[in-house]
Parts: sequence; structure tokens; C-alpha cells
Amino acid sequence: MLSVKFIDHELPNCFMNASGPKCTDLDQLMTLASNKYVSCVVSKSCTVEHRDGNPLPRYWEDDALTINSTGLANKGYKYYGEISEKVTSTNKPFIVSVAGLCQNDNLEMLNHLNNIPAVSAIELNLSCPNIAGKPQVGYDLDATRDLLRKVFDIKESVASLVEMIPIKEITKPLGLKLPPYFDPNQIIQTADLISEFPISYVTCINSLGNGLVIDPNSIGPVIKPKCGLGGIGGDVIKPFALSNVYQFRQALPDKIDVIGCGGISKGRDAFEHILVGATAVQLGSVFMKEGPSCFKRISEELTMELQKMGFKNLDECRGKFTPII
Ligand code: RRO
Repeated sequence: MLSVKFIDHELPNCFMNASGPKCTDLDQLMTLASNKYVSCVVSKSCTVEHRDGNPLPRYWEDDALTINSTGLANKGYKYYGEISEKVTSTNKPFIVSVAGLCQNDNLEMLNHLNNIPAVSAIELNLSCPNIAGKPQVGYDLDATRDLLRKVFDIKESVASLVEMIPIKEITKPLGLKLPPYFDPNQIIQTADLISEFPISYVTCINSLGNGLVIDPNSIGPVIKPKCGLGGIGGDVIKPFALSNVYQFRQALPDKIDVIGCGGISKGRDAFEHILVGATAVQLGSVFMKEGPSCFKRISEELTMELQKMGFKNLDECRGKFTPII
């Protein structure tokens, strides 16, 4: 009932983890890979070098939201290539998320991971909000264009950059993790640009960047980095996630999948993402809060929701959102 086709795979259900929570090391990734209700495993966004990330406290939650400023804590891209065979030993696709600190870092990582057989796809994160002094690439159309041109002309771009490694065109499915957009025109322009390239999918949305939560018991913020500014996730961001999924689905060609991410904590939320056109969905904040059991619970809730609404499977309900009341 919940099966989907995604990145050339037939997946038994539509749930994967969002890059971010509990997907940084092999143990965490194997916990996901061995979970029957996770159909595809996504890594924490990686950088060229290992990073410890931002100072603590850098995560906080309440019932409505999460705020994080993890600061790209990760093990460095080579690690994710090295463990890819283990992660895929349970026969699920493994998507490595990359978030270079500059364009050349992204090219180096893509070039390397593209050559590793057990890496199923690469998700290029254009939307990390938490590195002081580094703007989100996805909000800069020119920078996004320049990066995508170089990615798809990688032989030329990398030749001068990295010696002695085999270089070939990007052959793996490439996804883009996008920031939330708040003006329909930004979405049209971004979608038009993305349509010019052989992108397999976009994930909408990353956290809402640079929110501020003040500690109810003090006069300061709940997290330390960037004076308390951090990425907001959780239930409160669902309306923005649904809106972005809907608008990108309308604006992109059918061959580019839209993956829904943002504010999914129960089956009904996943159902709504599919209704506005998501091919599959990612769970972030709810996985952070509840742990691996959320995948089973939300899968079962989604199955019940589909039955209640009279749909036999996800294909029947996908895109059936109707804007006229
Ligand atoms: O590591 C982070 O601080 C982080 C990243 Br890379 C991201 O893409 N989104 C987010 O909320 N946090």
C-alpha cells in the first residue's frame, strides 16, 4: 500500500530519515538500515574534513518545534563512502548528503562519492542555515546556477582541482535539499533553473533558518551558537513544507521527484505531503524526539489514513490536493 518508486528503486514504503538527526555514524546509520519501516537511509550532511560542529547546547525541543545549530558535525565525506557497503547490506538505498563549505568542496565530494558503487544517490544540501558567515546557497540563484553548471561539467571543473583520482560525469542520481521559500516567484525561478539540469529529486524543506527561541526560565536563548539563532523544525513548519512541496511539484517536470520533509509527526501529516505531490517523505524532528519507533507508528497511521480517505495506495492519492473548497 505504501510502496513508491524513487531513484530507480522500488521501495516498500515511502519513509526515509531526513539528513540531520541520528545519522552521523555507522551505528546510527545501521539502526536506520535495519529498521523495517525505513525504506532508504540518508546520511548527515558531510564536509571535506570531519567536524565537531558548533558549541553545546545546540539543540532544543518542545511539543511544537525543534531548534538546532548543529553546525555540520560529521565524520568527513570519505567515511560515508567507506561505510556505504555496510549500510547497504540490508538492501536499502543509501543516500549521502553533502554540504561543502565552498563550491570546490562540493565538487571534490561529489566526484569522489560518484565513484563509490554502494552510494546509491547524493543529496546536495543547498540550505544549511547554521554556519556563521556562510549564506544558504539555495537563496542565491546565481550561486546555485554556477554550482550546478560545474557539477554537471565536473570533468572540467575537477580536473584542475584534484589530481590523480578517476574523474567521470556524475552518474548517480543527484538530489537537492532546498531551503523553504516564502515567495512563489522564488520557487518558479528556482524550479526553472533546476529543470535545466539532470536532477533526480528535490527535498522540500530544510529547517526554517535563523529562528530564535528564548528560554522560558531566563532572558537568554535556548541554544548557544549564533546568539541563539538556529534552524526551526517540527510541527510548526508543516504549512511551509506543504506549500513548498505543492509549488515545486507544480513547477517542476514530472521526472524530478519532490520529497516532502517538514512537520511530519503523524500519519495525517505524511498523507498531506503526498496529497500535495510528494513522492516520498523524510522524518527529521520526530525521529530526533521519539527515536526509531516513529517510522513504524507513522507508517501504520498513514495506512489507516489512506483507508479512511478511500485510497488504495499512495499513487492514487499523490497530487490529489484540490485548491477549490
Ligand atoms: O548541521 C546543521 O546545523 C544543519 C544542517 Br547541515 C542543515 O542542513 N539543516 C539544519 O537544520 N542544521
